[in-house]
Amino acid sequence: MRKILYRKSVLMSIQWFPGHMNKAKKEIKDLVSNIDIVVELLDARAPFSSCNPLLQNIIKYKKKIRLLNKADLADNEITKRWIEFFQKDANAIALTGNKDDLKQKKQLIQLCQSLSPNRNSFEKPLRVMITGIPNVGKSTLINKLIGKKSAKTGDVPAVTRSNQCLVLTDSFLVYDTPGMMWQKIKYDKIGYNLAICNSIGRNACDDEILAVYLLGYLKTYYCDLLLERYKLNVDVSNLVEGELLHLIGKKRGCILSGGLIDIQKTSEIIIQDFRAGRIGRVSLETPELWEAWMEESRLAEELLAEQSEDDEASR
Ligand SMILES: Nc1nc2c(ncn2[C@@H]2O[C@H](COP(=O)(O)OP(=O)(O)OP(=O)(O)O)[C@@H](O)[C@H]2O)c(=O)[nH]1
Ligand SMILES: [Mg+2]
Repeated sequence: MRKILYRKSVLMSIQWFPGHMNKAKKEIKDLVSNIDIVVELLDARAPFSSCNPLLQNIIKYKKKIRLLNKADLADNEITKRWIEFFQKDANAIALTGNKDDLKQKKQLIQLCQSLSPNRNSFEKPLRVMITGIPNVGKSTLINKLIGKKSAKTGDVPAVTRSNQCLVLTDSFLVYDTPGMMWQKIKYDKIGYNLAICNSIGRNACDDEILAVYLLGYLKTYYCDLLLERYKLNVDVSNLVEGELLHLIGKKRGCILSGGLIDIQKTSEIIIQDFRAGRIGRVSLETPELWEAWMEESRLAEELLAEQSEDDEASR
């Protein structure tokens, strides 16, 4: 048999809402009434997936800035398209950000000040809440704004566990908040994209399934980067993702005793390479792709509803 199938061929849905997320949600809700501006950090590699559907209900009519963070890891052209997409929302302003760009620090501070010009004194300081999914870079952004390492950071989801107020100046306060997820991830692709970007707890996902999903996406949209990174000189369009995973494992010397490929180790390498930007600047979604995926899932839901109506009628 020519085709090597990956062991776990069925893509499963990813859900992650551990107990402390409820606490995070409550803390953010309690804080909101004392806030002037909400900055929602999105992951520039997956901006749609990283928009928290709960947030709008919580913040209601507060002024909002969306910051597409980790833009240094995303495809520049696609990030520009996402910014245009988000600018259509009259209630929010969209910007890009990455941890090494100090120009953006000034831009963000000035934007916050211009949105709430009457809160600019010791008695009435400007209060800015930084929010977003786990591990998107909230605490790192705050450290950049403050100019020193005041908030704890780390490359795993859920490092910050409670709200923390940090003083930028006497008239400018910034609130760090814990990463917030929502109870049910409705579309499987959102779960995969968030997990690949490392915003979902490790126990909720399976590295092999993530690697297979990622390889399928890279093969379709970033084939050159994939070939270059893993020095593949074959026509990958004829390979299924499982074969590709084996090929990369072999190239990387991930071999178990008995000559079998170490699939777990290979999967980890691919995911880590993506997260660190070693594959190149990759965006996992575009506005157009999301429209197509939503349409697909709407059609699938319609089909399912029709089928269950037919089943009901034939009983
Ligand atoms: N490449 C890149 N890495 C970033 C950027 N911002 C943050 N990081 C890294 O992302 C990881 C998570 O950063 P944190 O600031 O701890 O993220 P957080 O949103 O506060 O995470 P939680 O508190 O767990 O919700 C760290 O390893 C940061 O160095 C960025 O703009 N670009
Ligand atoms: Mg944090």
